[in-house]
Amino acid sequence: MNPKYDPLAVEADAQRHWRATQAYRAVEHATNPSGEPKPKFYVCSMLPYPSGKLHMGHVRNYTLNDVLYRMQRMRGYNVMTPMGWDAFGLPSENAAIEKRVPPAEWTYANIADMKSQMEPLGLAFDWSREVTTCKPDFYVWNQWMFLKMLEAGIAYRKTQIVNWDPVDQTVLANEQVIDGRGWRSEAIVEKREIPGYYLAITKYADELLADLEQLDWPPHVRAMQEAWIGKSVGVNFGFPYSIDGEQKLLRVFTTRADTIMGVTFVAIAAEHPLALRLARDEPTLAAFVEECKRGTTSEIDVATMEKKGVPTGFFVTHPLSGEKVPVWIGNYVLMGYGEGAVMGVPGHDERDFEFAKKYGLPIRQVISDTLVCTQERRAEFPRSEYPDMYFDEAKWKSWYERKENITVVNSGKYDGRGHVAAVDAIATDLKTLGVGDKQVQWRLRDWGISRQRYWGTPIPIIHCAECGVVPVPEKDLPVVLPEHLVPDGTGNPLAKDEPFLKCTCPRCGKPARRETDTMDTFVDSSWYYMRYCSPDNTHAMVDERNDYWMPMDQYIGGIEHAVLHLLYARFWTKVMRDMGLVKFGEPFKRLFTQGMLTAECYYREDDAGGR
Ligand code: ANZ
Ligand code: ZN
Repeated sequence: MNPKYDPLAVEADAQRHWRATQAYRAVEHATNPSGEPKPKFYVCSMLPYPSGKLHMGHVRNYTLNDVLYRMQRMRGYNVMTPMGWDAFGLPSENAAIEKRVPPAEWTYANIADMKSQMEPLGLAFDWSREVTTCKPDFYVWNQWMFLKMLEAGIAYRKTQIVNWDPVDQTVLANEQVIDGRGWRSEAIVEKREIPGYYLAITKYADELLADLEQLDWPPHVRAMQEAWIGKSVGVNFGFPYSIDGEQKLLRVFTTRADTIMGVTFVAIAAEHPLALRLARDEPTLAAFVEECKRGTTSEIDVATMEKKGVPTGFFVTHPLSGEKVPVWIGNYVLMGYGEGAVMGVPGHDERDFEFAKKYGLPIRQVISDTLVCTQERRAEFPRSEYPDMYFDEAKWKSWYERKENITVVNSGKYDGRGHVAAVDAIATDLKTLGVGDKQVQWRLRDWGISRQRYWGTPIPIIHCAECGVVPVPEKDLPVVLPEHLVPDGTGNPLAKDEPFLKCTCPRCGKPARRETDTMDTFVDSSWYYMRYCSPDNTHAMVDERNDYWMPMDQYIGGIEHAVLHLLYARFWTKVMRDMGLVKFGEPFKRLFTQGMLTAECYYREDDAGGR
């Protein structure tokens, strides 16, 4: 026996044996030697993006998966570990632009490379279940589900605001906008409204939130999902105003109705109908609205950027005090949240405070756990002796967003109440006046799945001059993506490819045009792990084998997927359940987030000094 371990010889031998005996092939309903069914165990790593070469991060993650596989197998479980490729997406399109090759070519070459590196690692993958998301036998089911979702009213079409690069004539993803400019052209990015498809994930918001409790997931991941779903209980009410001879309400959503007497302005989004109406008569407003159109559509950027605004010169009426309240257009107000307008309470909201300080708007304190000195009582409480009762930015800040142990002050009949009691009383009064009511507001938005890009699942829609938007009939699926096109960075190559574009309308038979938008790649990752259970089924998306293996017993992946991928997958599963395709509502029983390699590990120098 050779006393030295020679991995190449020993492992290659073992692997040959494993291959010959199909040692890692998972079979449903396997039994133990005494004929009893083994309990199943499905352990899976998030499928890799075929970016090129395998790196140590991959090796480490798949090793974790492998160790669990082997342990559970030895403990008598019927274990499955599949592997696949998250093969669509923007990076391959960018690489294709740079290398001037079709993304398909680049992607398939990378898959072959990475697989050849993965195989000698001897990981216990059942390669017979390999899934590649850019192949029609996979994405046909994305298209099929999309049609089913259209029928069920889960998928729908509406206009969306996108980042538009006026030089490259293309839509940019948020991460392609750098300091307000397109990453390739460096042109100032504009916001544009174009039609797109959405999936109504908000219909499932309640359930997505409630079911988090039953998951054996890291608490911080559940907390991140909870924050993302963002259930807010508050009050929706309006400030009366009249314009063009009409009586209207300027509606706002607030979680802090208890601060309503502290309102000193109302800020509206640049896209708000009232802003657009006022901008019609006022060039400075129109200019500001234009300015806000530039910049990104990302919510994070909006939250952190410098607060800017303009006074419209227009006033609305405070519904409880009757006071005139000035309306401002503010860049920190999101059109997509609540009513696209906020009641400005600079005394107790940090953003409003920043805004009011910048523009010299009055700041009013209406919440306190100490006495406040009002204008009238200044003589009674001189500042020198009662500094606590005077405005102090640092102390003020400690009150922002505080709801516990507070008392409403300077608010007339509401004085002396705590947060909950004040919100209740104010909501009741607003309701009596017919201008408002309590409301539950979700942060979660419907999922926009249209991408104005080439390398993704074609959205199965046909545009007909006579019939409008027509879904591709199920029997005509898949709509196959041509694999030979080379993107050049100026728009979607599908839009220039006549053979793809030209089709006949399934309704009237006249010449029509195919939709050129493709699906977000999060669609693929929302259910690929179910396809592993029945990868060879050509007439159904999933079958009874899915009910055997799923829900997954252990999912392993990166914390960067704590929100989007894992939330979309949970949503997608619930939709499949409601369509009778699966019997469970949660796909991943346990989740392990593996962390990331951030430093060099061990290495050995070879004779030539290389690593
Ligand atoms: C007045 C107020 C006073 C607020 C206060 C907070 C603190 P969550 O909890 O995330 O739901 N808001 C409402 N619509 C907005 C929009 N379209 N763009 C930007 N901000 C918006 O946040 C609800 C709070 O976010 C609301 O409550 C509103 O500010 C702001 F001391 O109203 B609040
Ligand atoms: Zn037609």
